[in-house]
This record gives sequence, structure tokens and C-alpha cells, in this order.
Amino acid sequence: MSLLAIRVLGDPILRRATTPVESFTPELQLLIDDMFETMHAAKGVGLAAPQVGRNERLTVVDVHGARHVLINPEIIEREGSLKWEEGCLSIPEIYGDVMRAARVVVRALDREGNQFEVEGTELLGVCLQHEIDHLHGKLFIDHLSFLKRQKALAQWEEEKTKYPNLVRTIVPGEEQETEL
Ligand code: K1U
Ligand code: ZN
Repeated sequence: MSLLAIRVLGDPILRRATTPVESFTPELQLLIDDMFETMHAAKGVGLAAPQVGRNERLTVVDVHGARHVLINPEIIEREGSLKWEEGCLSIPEIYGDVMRAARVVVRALDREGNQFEVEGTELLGVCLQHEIDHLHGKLFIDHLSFLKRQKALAQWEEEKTKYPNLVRTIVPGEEQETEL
């Protein structure tokens, strides 16, 4: 397994829609394993394929030790609303309050291609919505008000100088800065 480089805001791949997965190949299994390793090393609870430079409609999530591989996920139920302070492994050090559905049900395929549904509230619900947004080229800053988004983008102009070529390299065991 390997750690993958995380693309940061400004890399066009984060703004592209993904392509549905049709084949459950050994290469896909390796990508999934590498994404879990990278997400854990970066101390995140989710990671979407575009964040590691890929266009597969695929995300991995690990909230409170419950791991999910979500391939071609769709939100099939939404209920209520909540406000959550979000960050993003692709926009380190930038945070903002986002309004999300309080409860979602997501239908997806697992790594073998079997359909399943997962219900999420609180952190899991927010994480599922954040990751599915990534698969549609959407980022949490797009949910902020105009002024808060401008402020976040101004902060990012300074932060992004730490990421030559818009790449964030995760060093195993090194303290990561993106923790909520
Ligand atoms: O996709 C990503 O950038 C990962 C991101 C997803 C996310 C989940 C929930 C709220 C906002 C964003 C993260 O994993 S950042 C959150 C994080 O690192 C964390 C949150 C709670 C406990 C521990 C870590
Ligand atoms: Zn993110």
C-alpha cells in the first residue's frame, strides 16, 4: 500500500465531476486501500477520489471506527438541517460553518459491487454529504455566505503557498494540522 498525494484547492481536478465506476478490478481495490491509508495518515474521517487526483466516483469514510467504501453513492433521503463546522483535507487550516441535512440515507456499492444503504447523522451524516459533494466537484466553501467565502479564500491565498504544485504530501507519523 502507499500514501497518495492530496490535491489542494486550486487543482482543477477538485472541480470536475467524477465518472461512475463500472469495473471492480484489482487496481480499484488497491486504490481503495491506498485511500484508507492516506486518509488515516492525514487524520481525516473521509477522502474522495478527486482529492488524490482520480476521477472515479469513489469515496472512503471512517467515522468512529465504522469504515465504509462508497462507490457511485447517491443520497436517497434527507431530513432536517444542522450547522457543522467543517474543514477539508484539500483546504488545510480553513474552517467554516455549513448547513447540512441532519440525517441522510446514502445508497452505494461496496468494494465488491454489492449495493448497500447507510444512514448518517451528526459527524457521519456531515461526512457523507461532504464526500458526495467532492464527487460532484463541490467543496464546503461553496456552501458559505458570500462574505465568509471571500474571507476563507483570502486566508487560503496565504495558506496555499505551503503547497508547491498544489500538492499536499502526507508524512506518516507527522502531526497533521487539519483536525476539527
Ligand atoms: O473530505 C475531506 O476533506 C475529509 C474531511 C471530511 C469532513 C468530515 C466531517 C466534517 C467535515 C469534513 C475530514 O476528514 S476533515 C474532519 C476531520 O479531520 C475530523 C473530524 C472529526 C474528528 C476527527 C477528524
Ligand atoms: Zn473535503
